Amino acid sequence: ETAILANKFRGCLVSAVLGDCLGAPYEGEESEEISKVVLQKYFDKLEGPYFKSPQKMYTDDTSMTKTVAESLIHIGGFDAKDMADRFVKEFYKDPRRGYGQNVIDVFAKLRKRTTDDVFLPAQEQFGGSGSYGNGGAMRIAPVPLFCHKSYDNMLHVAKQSTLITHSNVLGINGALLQCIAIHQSLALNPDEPLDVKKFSSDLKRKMSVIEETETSDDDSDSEAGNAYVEQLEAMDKLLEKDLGGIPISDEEVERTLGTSVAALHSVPTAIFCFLRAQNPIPDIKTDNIVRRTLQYAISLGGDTDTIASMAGAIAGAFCGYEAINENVQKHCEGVEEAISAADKIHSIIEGS
Ligand code: 8NA
Ligand code: MG
Ligand code: MG
Ligand code: MG
Repeated sequence: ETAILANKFRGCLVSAVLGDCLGAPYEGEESEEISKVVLQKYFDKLEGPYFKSPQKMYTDDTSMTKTVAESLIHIGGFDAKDMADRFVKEFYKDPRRGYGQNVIDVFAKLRKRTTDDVFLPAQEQFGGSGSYGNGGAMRIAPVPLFCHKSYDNMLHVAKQSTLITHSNVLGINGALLQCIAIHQSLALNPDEPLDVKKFSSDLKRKMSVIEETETSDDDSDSEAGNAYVEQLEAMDKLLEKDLGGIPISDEEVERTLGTSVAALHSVPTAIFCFLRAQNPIPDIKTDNIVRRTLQYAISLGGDTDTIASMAGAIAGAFCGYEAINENVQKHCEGVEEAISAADKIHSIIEGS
């Protein structure tokens, strides 16, 4: 039982790194520009007999995920100031990782700050509306691992850790959705076929609770409404089509769910990639669900590193580390650190 969980923790964090490293070269490209044949060859080559080549570098997604894990491990729990300080330190140590501009501004303010309120700089962004980018969601993976025994505490830590850089309700709820999706995957047996409809209806039920709470205790802007539940409903329609044998074009996914840096237009997309990848996808030749998830996520274009990283985290939490091709791991920077962080988190929570 505990060995299975340890394996899933590694699977989650390692697949998140693979999605970031493998997706980064395609970030910002349109899906039409990404040839499915070339992408198939890219993965085949990386999975094939090991060959020496420069490592694919990780980006901000992995830098920040690593930092979230380090803070939770170091403190043995969540501490906003420790996490904020570590984000800032990591950014100034290694700034050229493709961070979003808004986040860079937040780090500059955090570094110069004169108060202990580490949430203030994020709240001031975008004229006070805060960032709705996917930066909270892209780094959330260590939270559902660390807090997997307590759902309520998990949501609390997910929200607080996101608020350090993203205070817009869409940025926060995107991180919560990604967190819940990983949490659900951790609880499932990968030897049994995944119940796609149940996975989605569970997500929708939990998100509707979150979105109802958000709207009632925040009278100033209730415009967020049930944006994520609506996205999940749109996702269901696409998945139903797929299960009914009706082809789904990349253009349709892009138009319905989106592939942008906005959390609302990338987190549901990542979940969709994972769920669709439970079954074969045209032009993707592999039996491996983690690879199919990553390859499909990248093929959709847009914010490829982040969507593949988020989709990968969910897929890896479901399938476990043993499902991940060893050769691919050697081509990606940051895999050893992800394994070590997963093992440390596992030993902390099993020891308690
Ligand atoms: P962020 O907080 O800077 O948000 C990303 C972008 O979303 C911002 O730069 C704005 O353009 C826009 N945005 C967010 N909130 C608002 C708002 N309230 N009003 C108007 N515009 C808004 O950064 P983040 O950490 O959320 O972003 C993560 C993404 O940035 C990841 O994809 C990551 O890989 C990185 N990144 C993405 C690209 C890309 O073009 N796909 C390029 C470089 C870096
Ligand atoms: Mg294409
Ligand atoms: Mg990135
Ligand atoms: Mg990105």
